[in-house]
Amino acid sequence: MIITQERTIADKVRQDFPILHQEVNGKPLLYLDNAATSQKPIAVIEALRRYYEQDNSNVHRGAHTLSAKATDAYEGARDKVAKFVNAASRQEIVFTRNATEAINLVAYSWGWSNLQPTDEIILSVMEHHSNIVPWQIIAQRTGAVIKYVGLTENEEFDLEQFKSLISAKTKLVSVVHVSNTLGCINPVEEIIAIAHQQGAKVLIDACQSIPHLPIDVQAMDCDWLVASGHKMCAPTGIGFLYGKQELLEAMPPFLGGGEMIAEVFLEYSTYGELPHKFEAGTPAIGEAIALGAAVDYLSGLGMENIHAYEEELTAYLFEQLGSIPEVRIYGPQPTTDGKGRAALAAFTVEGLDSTDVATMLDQEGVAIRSGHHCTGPLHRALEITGTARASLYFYNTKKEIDAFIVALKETIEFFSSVMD
Ligand code: 7TS
Repeated sequence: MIITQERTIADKVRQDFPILHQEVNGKPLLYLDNAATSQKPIAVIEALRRYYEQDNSNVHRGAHTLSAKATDAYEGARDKVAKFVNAASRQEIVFTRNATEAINLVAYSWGWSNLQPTDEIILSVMEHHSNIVPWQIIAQRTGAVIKYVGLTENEEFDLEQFKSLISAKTKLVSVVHVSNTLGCINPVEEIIAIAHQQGAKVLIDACQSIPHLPIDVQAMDCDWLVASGHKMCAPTGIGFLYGKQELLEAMPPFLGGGEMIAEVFLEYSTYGELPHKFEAGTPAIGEAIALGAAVDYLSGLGMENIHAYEEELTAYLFEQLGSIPEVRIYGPQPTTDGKGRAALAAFTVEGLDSTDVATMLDQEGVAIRSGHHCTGPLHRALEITGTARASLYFYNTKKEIDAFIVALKETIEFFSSVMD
């Protein structure tokens, strides 16, 4: 009897990603830095190319055919993103450069005009710098006070501490859905429900969840949600803000200029309808269209299927990495079938600097990130200066995890031989 092994998602899609089929330092590239940015499938690269070859023109202004085509494609991409996150309306999707810009938009627009001295903002210690620094700037300008939720013993979001911090003074809760360092999946539905009981608004940083899990903003009931296209198979330079319509309508503009106005007089201006009120200047048209193509690509594979396959990879990564005695992984353990956390592992190797580990692995063609991953306060809370991080996506395979583990063991052996 011939037993044919079932093909995984990775087996089916690897030919869609040209960049993966190359050698780095004489070794097959093993790309495990997907939390920093994902690779792009041909469908996305082609969408960008097709736009520049056939339709390139400015949007929302020309009476000519190319401008109409570019506008249709750009606005079509907004429809795709709205459907992907199940927004109630296309007007709730604002294109930004990235998640960082989307958080700054909310901070400068809503935060600056709504927060007052002694109002409280709740963040967590595991936030990316982009979900800390904008709030620090706005807190300095408004007199609002920032409070931080710490970690449980399992290195997860401390929900009990959150419950003790939140009060009628809390005006905003801004938290990450999936941590780029701990890999934990935070209980955002519960956090949002608790915050709403106190009348606080909630922003969810979905940078590390939206590429990997199905997201439904209406079921989640978040007030805002932000993401970066480049981590979900789209180009750099495009991201988006989801916001509930009535909130976005009540918010003043962030940036002023063309595209966002209704009429401009010398003394004053009136602003455009949503979402244009928040899209000043010529947008990243080709990149937005390519984000639409990325959303089509991910939807074609099915976010449930991507998530299920990544759970399998998570279980395998933890089993393999956990078998190296010198390695300490941060964040919660997954279940044996890989549930409960994201397919990434930030780790330290006893006695070794994380950047030395990453540099040695690069010699073997293995791309991982090292350092603080823009979560400096989290690393300080964990009392470490940096971690090495392997982060996976649906095109990675168990074979690649095997090759990574071999290279990591060789690296550890090399350093222990030179230090002896
Ligand atoms: N929030 C989270 C949770 C992130 O992981 C990142 C990027 C950002 C926000 C900011 O995204 P940007 O596209 O606006 O820059 N995280 C990482 C990382 O983990 N390694 O490189 C970038």
